Amino acid sequence: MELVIGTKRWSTWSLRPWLVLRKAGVEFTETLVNLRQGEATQGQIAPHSPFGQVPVLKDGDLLIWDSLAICEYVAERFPDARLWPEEPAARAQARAASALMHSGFSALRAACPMVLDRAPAPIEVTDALAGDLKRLADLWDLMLDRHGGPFLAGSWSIADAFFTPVASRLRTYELALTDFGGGPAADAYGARLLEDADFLVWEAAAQAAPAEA
Ligand SMILES: N[C@@H](CCC(=O)N[C@@H](CS)C(=O)NCC(=O)O)C(=O)O
Repeated sequence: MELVIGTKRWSTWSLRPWLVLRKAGVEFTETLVNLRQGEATQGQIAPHSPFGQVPVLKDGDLLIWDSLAICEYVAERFPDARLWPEEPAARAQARAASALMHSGFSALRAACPMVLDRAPAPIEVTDALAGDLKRLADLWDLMLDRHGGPFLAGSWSIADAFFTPVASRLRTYELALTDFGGGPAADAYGARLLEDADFLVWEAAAQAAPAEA
């Protein structure tokens, strides 16, 4: 398998399926595209996908061009990796949380881009951002409480891959969910995601890369 990804310091979408492939223990090659270079970026993506975005997974002649679809595919192809929880209620909520991240939290995404090599510094919290942070705190508290942690739906799942970039945003912009109605378990969960051994490998590569990669 080949995973085509974007610049590691910025590409939250690429980080998710990369983590999932690592957790599944799948052998894969990585092809890096330099983001934020306009036509040059598109020129690098074009040989891999007609849809102009990364991540893209290639498995033989099969092309999958969306991060959530890639994660679902890996879960189906490698069922022993248990990338979704076995228990139906936990699985349903893990999927719902992933879907919420995939299509929501737009204020958080816009105000707090992932920049893995940036020193932490606070930002101004607008009403829209505060609303997303409250939603995030509610979601994490609800799931950690119901499934008992240490991850969102019990043991590590695709949902945790989806929220690892969020945890990095909270750290970079010095945002504590306890300031937005969350319990201490929510902030502890975010910190836990950033201690993950695979995430640390990604982060080290992001920080070691030259500024344009
Ligand atoms: N919904 C897509 C979003 C992917 C996406 O937005 N990718 C961005 C990079 S993180 C991209 O490829 N941008 C192309 C460009 O900047 O030219 C997914 O989940 O895979």
